[in-house]
Order: sequence, then structure tokens, then C-alpha cells
Amino acid sequence: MMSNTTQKNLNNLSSSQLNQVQVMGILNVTPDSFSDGGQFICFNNALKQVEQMISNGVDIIDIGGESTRPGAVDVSVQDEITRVIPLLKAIKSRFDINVSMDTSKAEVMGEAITFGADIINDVRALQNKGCLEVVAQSDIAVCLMHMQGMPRSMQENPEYNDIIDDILEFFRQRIDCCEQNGINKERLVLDPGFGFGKTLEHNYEVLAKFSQFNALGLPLLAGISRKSMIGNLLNRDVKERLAGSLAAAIVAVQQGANIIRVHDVQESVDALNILKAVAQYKI
Ligand code: 9MG
Repeated sequence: MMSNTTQKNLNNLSSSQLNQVQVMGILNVTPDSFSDGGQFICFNNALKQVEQMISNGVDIIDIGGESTRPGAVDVSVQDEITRVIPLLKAIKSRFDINVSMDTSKAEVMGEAITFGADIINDVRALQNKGCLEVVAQSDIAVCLMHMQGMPRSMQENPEYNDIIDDILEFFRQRIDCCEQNGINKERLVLDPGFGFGKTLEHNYEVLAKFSQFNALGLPLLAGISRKSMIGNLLNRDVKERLAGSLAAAIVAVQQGANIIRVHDVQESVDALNILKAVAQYKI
């Protein structure tokens, strides 16, 4: 039998639940990100982009200084800090907006916490050395993402017994591990990691069954924007994936996603507003 939390999210969200859905805007400051690689690497361009996202209704800015696309090159701790921390400081001093730091390095997490980040977004779910300890010493929120393998090789031959059960089991283990290390559950957000060690079929199965992650009772994040699961299905280049990305984001929200991580803030906010308008008339 489905739990109440699961049931409530099957296409029947109330407008107050939808009003709490947050849009996380992607700000990559990497020369090699798959979708906007290099575009925002200039500091002033990045700040302009933040300003634009805020005026378009973003709730959280997700700064990333290391690309996680398949085959991406590693970045040293110092290079990553140099890319992201001045930007974090500048955003926090100029704008009243939540900032998430997309990193898997304990040292970068530590600096991000010192300079006012609100969320750590870790695609490696705090499994790297020192991460649990750094986060435990703060009260920052953390997004734990599921990934099979490592970015360099994760798309080679991903295999699961049952992808949903396997991801749920991973989440349970990471939640336990966080709690044992002094990070309580209330600080956690879960993300099944679309595109991270998953075939096209795996990704669509995860999207179709996304509501099952509500069983863990924690906020959920969905990051699908412009990914190859959109491009490969529709045969669209990165710049032509907007419609597919919006449709997929809405499917995730209808199944209980609390945060959608997107490149196209204005269009995503519009799509969410349509859903909210409809939800007002549901019984
Ligand atoms: C950094 N990054 C790239 N894709 C992502 C996704 O799907 N989720 C999260 N949390 N971070 C991501």
C-alpha cells in the first residue's frame, strides 16, 4: 500500500503545496559545462546572470565550479575556490537570495559555509573525505544526490536490480550516515540524480516513478534541464531542449519535486504558474 505522503503527490498537489516549489537557477562558472560551458565564467557576466535570474523569479542560485558531465576534467581545490567563493561573496553582498554551492570538496564546502551559502549541493552525497565533518559543524542544508559510478565513467554501462529500490536504499544509507555524523534529517534534500550513471530508459523510469521517493519524507530535487535524457529522446541539440525540459520538470513537480534545478528560470517559473493556476480549482 502507498503511504499518505506518496498518495498526496500523485497529480493532485494543492495550490499551497505548489506555492512552496522552488526554482533553483544554474550558474556554472566552469569552462566545460555541457550546456553553458564558459558562458558565465567572467565574473561580471555571472553577476548579470544572477540579476536576471532574480528578476525572473528564481528562489535559489546554484553555483558550480566543477563540471560533472561525463568525461569532465578534475579541478583542484584551489582553482574551484578561486572560481566560486568570490562570486558567492559578491552575490551575498548584493542580493537577498539563497545560494547553493554545487561541490563535492570538503574545503570548498567549508569556505562556502563561512561566506554564507545556504545549501550544499553535493552530487557525491557527502561521500568524499571530510565532507560529513565539515557539514556537521554547521547548520547548512544539504542536497544528497544519487550517482552510480563517477562522472568520468558513469555512463559506460550502468546497471541496477531495481532502479527505484536501489536509489531508495542508497538514500536510506546516506541519511543514516548523515544522522550518525551529527547532520539531522531535517537538513536534507534528496535527488535521484537524472543522468548520473543511468541509461535513457533508467532516467525515464525514475521520472515516471519519482513519487516513490516521497516515502522517505524529505524534500526532493529534480535536475533534468537540458540533459541528454531530453536531447536523446527528442533528437535535439542542447540549445533546443527547452520544451522537453519544461515538460519533464512539470512531470517531476506533479509527483512531489520540491525544487527544480533549471537553466531557463523565466520559462520554468511560467510553467509552474500554469500548474498553480490549475491547482486552485482542484478539490
Ligand atoms: C550539479 N548538478 C548537475 N546535475 C545535477 C542534478 O541533477 N542534481 C543536482 N542536485 N545537482 C546537479
